[in-house]
Amino acid sequence: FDTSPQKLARRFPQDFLFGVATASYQIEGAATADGRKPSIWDAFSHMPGRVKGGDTGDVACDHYNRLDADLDLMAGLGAEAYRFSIAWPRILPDGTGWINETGLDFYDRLLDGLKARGIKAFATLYHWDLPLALMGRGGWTDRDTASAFARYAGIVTKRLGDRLDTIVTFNEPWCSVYLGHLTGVHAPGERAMEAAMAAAHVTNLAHGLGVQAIRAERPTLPTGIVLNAMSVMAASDSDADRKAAERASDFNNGVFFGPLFQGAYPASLLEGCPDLAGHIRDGDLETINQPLDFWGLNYYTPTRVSDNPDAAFPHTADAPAVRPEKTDIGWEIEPAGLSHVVKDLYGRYELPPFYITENGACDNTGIENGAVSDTMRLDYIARHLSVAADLVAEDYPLKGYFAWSLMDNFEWAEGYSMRFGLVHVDYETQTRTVKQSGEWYRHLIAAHGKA
Ligand code: GBH
Repeated sequence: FDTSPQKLARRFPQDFLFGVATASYQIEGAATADGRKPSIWDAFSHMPGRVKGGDTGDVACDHYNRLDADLDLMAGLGAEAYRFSIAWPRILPDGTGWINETGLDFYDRLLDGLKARGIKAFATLYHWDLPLALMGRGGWTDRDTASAFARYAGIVTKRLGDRLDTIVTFNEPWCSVYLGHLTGVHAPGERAMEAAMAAAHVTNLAHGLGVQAIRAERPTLPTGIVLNAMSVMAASDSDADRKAAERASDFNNGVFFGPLFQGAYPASLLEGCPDLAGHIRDGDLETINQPLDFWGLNYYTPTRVSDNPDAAFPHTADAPAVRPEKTDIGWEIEPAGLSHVVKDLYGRYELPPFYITENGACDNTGIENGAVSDTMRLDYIARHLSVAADLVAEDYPLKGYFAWSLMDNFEWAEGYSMRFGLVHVDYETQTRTVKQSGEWYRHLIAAHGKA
């Protein structure tokens, strides 16, 4: 595969944005600084056995204390946009009630630093760090959390919105809903379909109320949501497997895309998960179905499924990978999965323009003689960008691409064992070293700027 950054750059229009992405709990550290109180991830990571190696986000990349140096790092890569998330427990340490101005000050400095360097600001309100205090009432399974989120969204938009280029309500509700409430591998670690269905609906409602709160403060601020839409592929052409793939789409994608973009949950989901219907009140679907300016797609790997009548809804089993290449976290490398999911979704729903808000690879190559030769990551990103360029050529309204991630960070249940950064982080010394992939990305952006 030809990874020439100059050739790739030429395939993107001038106004296409190349950025880098992070999330608050994964990089900030400073878990008790300046009035911040715990989130569900602080609690979860401190529970024995939940995160590999007992790792926590207490210090992470210490980004909170190294803001200026990290902004310089982004500028050094030539990043045109930075996608970051805001820690709700810094702004509203109790989830509701008093506003912590000192917490807002940090993001103030971040936004001023981005402006000074000419980098566009893409903010996400929720990347999984729910204030722990809200768990007292049931967290995402409790409707009041949706109103608390809307208030938080309004507060952030009012104070910081003048320097934001875009705002996003949720990052990957699939993860916070299903990994958090059905499989329990993410915070808060619940394992029940009933909890998952409550969390799905309350999260969707929170999105709708959040968008209303953002619009009320700043009607022209481009507003959206980021979804890790699954690229569902049937394991075979058999009728049973193809129907299984349809159910898997409804369960994993339709549960969000349906209410968000069509004002209705998929029929198969309502039937297969009878707990869901009980949470829907009159007017909820209208609230959820707000017009959006854009949406974000996070894509890493396809999901292959086969029929399994014995399993709970959607009655599927994970099918084996088809392609032999895997990243160091074990995910199959399949760039065609990116075009597959985009074409599938634009075929099913009426969608606004989109960004690829995350894409990248776990490549654990370490430092040797002061350099990191992460050729697998470089190749992965180049291949996926090539597919992105094909989508642009086919007139899909793709506006930009964000590499996950700017730097190695706290990879949730995997702790610090899995590295996704364009920049290497030594967690002992907090030294940052730009990897070969980072240098390559810098060349790509520079070439795009000159074209
Ligand atoms: C994103 O989650 C997150 O937004 C980000 O915080 C995180 O660091 C990053 O990606 C890397 O993980 O188990 O083989 O079936 C991505 C979450 C990744 C969840 C793919 C489902 C299926 C892979 N998704 N995963 S597999």
